[in-house]
Amino acid sequence: MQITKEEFKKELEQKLDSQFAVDVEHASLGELYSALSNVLRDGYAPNWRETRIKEAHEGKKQVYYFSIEFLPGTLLRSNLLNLGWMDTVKSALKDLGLNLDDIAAKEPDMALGNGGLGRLAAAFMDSLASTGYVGNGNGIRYKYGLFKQKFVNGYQVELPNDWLQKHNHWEVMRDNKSVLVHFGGQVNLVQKDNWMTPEYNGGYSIKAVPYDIPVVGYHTGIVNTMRLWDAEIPESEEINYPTIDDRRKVEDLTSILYPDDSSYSGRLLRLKQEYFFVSAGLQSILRYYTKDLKQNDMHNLPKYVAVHINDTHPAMAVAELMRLLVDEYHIDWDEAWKITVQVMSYTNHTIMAEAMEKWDINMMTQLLPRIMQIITEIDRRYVISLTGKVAESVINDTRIVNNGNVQMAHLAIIGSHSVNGVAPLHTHLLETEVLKEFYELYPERFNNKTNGITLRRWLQIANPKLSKLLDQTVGRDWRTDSAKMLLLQDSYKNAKVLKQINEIKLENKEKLAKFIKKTTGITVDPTAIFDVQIKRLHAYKRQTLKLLHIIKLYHDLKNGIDHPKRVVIFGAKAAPSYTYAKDVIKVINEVANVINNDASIHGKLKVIFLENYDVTLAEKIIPAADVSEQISTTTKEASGTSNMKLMANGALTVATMDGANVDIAKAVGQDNIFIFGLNKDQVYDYYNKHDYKPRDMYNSDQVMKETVDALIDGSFSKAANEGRVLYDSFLQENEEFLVLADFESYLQAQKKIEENWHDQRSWAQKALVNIAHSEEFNADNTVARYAKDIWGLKKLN
Ligand code: GPK
Repeated sequence: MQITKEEFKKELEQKLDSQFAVDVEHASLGELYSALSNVLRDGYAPNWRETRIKEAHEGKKQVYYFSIEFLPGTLLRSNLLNLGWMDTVKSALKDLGLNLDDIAAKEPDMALGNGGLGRLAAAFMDSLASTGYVGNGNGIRYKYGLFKQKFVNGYQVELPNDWLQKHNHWEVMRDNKSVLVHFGGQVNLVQKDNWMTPEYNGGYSIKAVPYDIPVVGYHTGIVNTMRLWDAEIPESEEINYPTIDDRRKVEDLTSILYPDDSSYSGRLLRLKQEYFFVSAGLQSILRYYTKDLKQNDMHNLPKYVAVHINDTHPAMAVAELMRLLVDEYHIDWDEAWKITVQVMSYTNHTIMAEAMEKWDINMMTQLLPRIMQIITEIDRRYVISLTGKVAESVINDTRIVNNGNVQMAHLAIIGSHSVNGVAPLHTHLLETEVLKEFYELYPERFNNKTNGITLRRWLQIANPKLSKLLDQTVGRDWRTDSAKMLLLQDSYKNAKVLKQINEIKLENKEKLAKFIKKTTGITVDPTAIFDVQIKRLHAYKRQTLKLLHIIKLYHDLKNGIDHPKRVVIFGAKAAPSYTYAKDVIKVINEVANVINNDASIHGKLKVIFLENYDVTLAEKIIPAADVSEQISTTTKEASGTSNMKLMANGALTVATMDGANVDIAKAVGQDNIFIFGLNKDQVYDYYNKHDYKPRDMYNSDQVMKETVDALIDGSFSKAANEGRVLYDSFLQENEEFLVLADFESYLQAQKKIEENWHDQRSWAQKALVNIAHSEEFNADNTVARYAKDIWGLKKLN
């Protein structure tokens, strides 16, 4: 539905009046945000309704993306953009003396995820709707999103992120679509009507209430649904929860994202969450299949339904679908298994061993007795099917139940017809190292699907100026057909375009500089190199290597060795129980303090650690970046996606040949990226031979020694203890992340960056090539590959 400026103004006035009894002139920004989002809701509501009718009518196969994390960020501007209202509304607001960005800033960031995995899930939602597919999200409506990060004395402090406090304007609660999820008790199997039927003894049910969030497609008229589940006490059982405390225990189930898993009670809560949203999601899928689509043959389920298991957290979907098919629909085990495997598919997002989820059998038996029985049976049949055919060791390594644990990745792989990694190198490592035995058992299941990003958000919303330049150079079509972005390369020698690229970057940097001033009080020079590392804080991502580079630059400047002006910008949250990562934050903050306050270096180097990195902050930083730091230990970063967003905004990448950096390097060519560090074979050589001796490197390299010593020699005395922790970690024999092994090569890459910076025309050319080739990482294309190869979807008519 389109809208004219005048219609929009009238609608906005009406909403302000009916909701708040104010006029435009007297409305607060919060009131304006609320009214504006309500006008928008009226705009897409008919499409949402029609999409549902069409879905049921056409009966096309749908994918349900099960993910314990979704990170959509804010939705006002992306809904405006996708609905085709952006320009009209911006200009109408301007007429009224208002600014869209100020109003949009009132929307809380929907941070229902930690990092890349959650953001990818949100990107896929947007792309499905924007390319014409029916796709549904299935997740949890956490009352508190990912913690709000503050720095106190340089330390990370976590505060609750009460994002629902001011009401979520997009969600619709659908009480009539609630389902019950059962926990605990005992289960006996009894023969009934020729069927082994479970009889439940004790336990309790929790009511899962869906909150639907619309996913507006870009100019497609399609509005899909992201369904997030909340926990309530069933009306019939209220009597069992007489006190407020009792009630709170139930509601706690959906109150926080990723409860701390370092304690037993925290882990139990997490397991509960996983089963809760998996069971609720599958029950609602089967209800839709039977009631709305009026299908009664479960054998046809795979023709209508694909369930995607995003990382292992929803892996219980395999067992839960088996339970529903066998217990509730009386399908033979073997038949049910075939259906399940055809319906399920799984994405692995990391090779890090500690991320491979496992659950204690006793815990699972107590909380989910029937699910544990079913998993045991799946495992038993798996073992039988392979006995005598493959080595016993293979069976032991790959079975689901072993050493007292349920291996969730094994359940996901054995129960899915497709297993994918998220970049070619990552998939290769899964096939040859991490999941080698599975790959040998099921080679046909393995495939790669390189990650992608929502270019609409990272260009059209976050960087309108660059988007306009693209309009002027390649035509507006790139907005729907990103391959057109490649045409930007025709302007490779166009002095005007190159100048504009630099001017736009400078304007974006000026804006970020103002934000930095406002939030930190620190003045930064917008003409300096803006050198950006934004991602979760993790040892493998090596914020530590960047830190060493900063110290090296500082020493040089103090010793009269000149460097181009540089502002290093970090954004990163550390998991609350991850002390090493928190130590890194403290050290960076104290190093920053010393450097930023040292007048002797004349402001040539500034270090800014911005608090509370989230999607909203990313939208401010990314358009202003000159250099994109992608410096993980090779083999450790499955893909990375901030690398793609930064390149799309014309930042040049300094990178190890890890994850999707490999693909970015291939896309832009060696001249337009700064590659350094050990390659995957060298990394595995160190691992296999156990002969990484960082202390020898340190002792024989004066520069390295001076740099690392600064962590313990009193230079940064306010982080003495944490500095010592980092120092010790770097020098530990066989240190896993090989920080010092890449130090020298990283310095070389940075030197090259400085040399290139002096030639601003050639820098702009490199930026141009990066912008043009970022189209290769359009999530629309990624989703198209999932739709075709894994889910078997057809577009809506
Ligand atoms: C991987 F295993 C995990 C995890 O628990 N959380 C998470 O965000 C990331 N990821 C990878 O680290 C990235 O390399 C990758 O791009 C992203 O998932 C999406 O696939």
